[in-house]
Amino acid sequence: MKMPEGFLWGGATAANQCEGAYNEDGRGLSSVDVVPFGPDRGPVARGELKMLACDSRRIYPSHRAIDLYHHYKEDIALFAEMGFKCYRMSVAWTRIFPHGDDAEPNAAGIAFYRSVFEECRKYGIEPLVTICHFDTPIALIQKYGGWKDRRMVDAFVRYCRVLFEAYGSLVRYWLTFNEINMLLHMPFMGAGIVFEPGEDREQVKYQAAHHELLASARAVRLAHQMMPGSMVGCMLAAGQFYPYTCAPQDVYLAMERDRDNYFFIDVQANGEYPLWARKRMERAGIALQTEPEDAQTLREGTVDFVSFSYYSSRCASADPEIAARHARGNAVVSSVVNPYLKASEWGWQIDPLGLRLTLNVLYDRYRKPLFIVENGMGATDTVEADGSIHDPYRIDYMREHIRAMRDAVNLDGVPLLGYTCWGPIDIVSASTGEMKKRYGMIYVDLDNDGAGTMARSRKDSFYWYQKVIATNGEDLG
Ligand code: BGP
Repeated sequence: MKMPEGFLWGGATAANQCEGAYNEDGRGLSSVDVVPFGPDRGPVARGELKMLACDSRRIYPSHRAIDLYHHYKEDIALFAEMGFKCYRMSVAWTRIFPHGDDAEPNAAGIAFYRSVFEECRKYGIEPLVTICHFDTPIALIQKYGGWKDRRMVDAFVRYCRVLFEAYGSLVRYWLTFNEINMLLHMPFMGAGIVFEPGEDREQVKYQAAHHELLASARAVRLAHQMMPGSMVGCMLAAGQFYPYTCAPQDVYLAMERDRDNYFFIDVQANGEYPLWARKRMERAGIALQTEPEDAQTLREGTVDFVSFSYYSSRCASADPEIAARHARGNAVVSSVVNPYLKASEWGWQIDPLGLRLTLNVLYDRYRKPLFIVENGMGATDTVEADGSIHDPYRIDYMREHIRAMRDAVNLDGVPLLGYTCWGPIDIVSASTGEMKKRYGMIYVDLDNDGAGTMARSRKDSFYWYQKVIATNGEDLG
């Protein structure tokens, strides 16, 4: 069994986790640049601790990251050597507009991404561009309070217009917001939200979500107008919730927890808030401030495909005692430990069949082509004396997930555009800020404290993935 002709194999990164050069060539400060390494990372990412500037006593992983800004030619050449057909990456908003809404875009920022895309094209690699991957310009957080404010919509659309104008001839595939549902779990990362004392947090989050949904819909329309033939997708942090038992209460809760996440994609794919969402907001006392044209904006801006990240399935229990046993490391989206699954060193449970299930559920729900734009396992690697890196655990994880994906496509008929594994080159972890949590098939000599030569080298998984791509998914050996 293989994947269909033209299947987009590749890998995915995010600007703030790989580029570094956070203040070079006119780049402005972004939300992710002030999220520190260490115990305050979580509270800042969740918008519970206000930190809108850098503090010289702290480490900020995004500032240097793996310095892809200066290594992109070498890195893209390695992707090409693996046989990539597609490279998913994000544009840093503050490289284009340092303050988010400057009078003129930053020419150096525009030139940088043009050069990245041209480099991809040189090797026949199709860029897949995330317009916003966990970055909100700090200046707009100061000015508007981030996505709490409706004026963010215009600022975002203006940023999109510049991207589409500059790169329309080089980029066909776009994603509006990375893991848009993360706004509920990490509001500062997802939407630049810092909660003020006394604020109704649910109201704030759903109002911000409404603004992002409007921005996404307008971006889709604009893309179609400016770049006929372009494909614009939404992006979900996916992973089906399983009921912990077949007790109806558990089954019902699992559905509700899934709905927390599908809320966003239901709007982006179907063009309107589902009835259950309206009722839910009503019951929670959430009153969205909307304008009369919003319904039409959402209706006219539905996405062409649904993309998602998948690391694990999730599990829900209505029994408070069981629910208290959260899976370690899955703290971002809380989930009960599933006793049938093993876990990674970071406690992320491993469930390849859950990927096949998720693909089927998403296709049944949306009837649009799907795209797996993140999947992988963070692990500690050991460099042997001769420089080689043996990572059978990573190969095992990827093999089983690719097999499950192949089954979903070949046996179940799910239309799937591509698979870009997360972090094909080691990058900074989004949740913990560590370098030690590595997803790459390309090793980067850099540790948690920023020490290392930044040299790149090939792990065993590099050669394995090269063979998988060369045989279009047939040889998973
Ligand atoms: C997703 C994000 C990525 C990413 C990945 C792995 O939530 O879209 O940015 O990093 O998860 O997570 P982590 O880096 O925390 O291991």
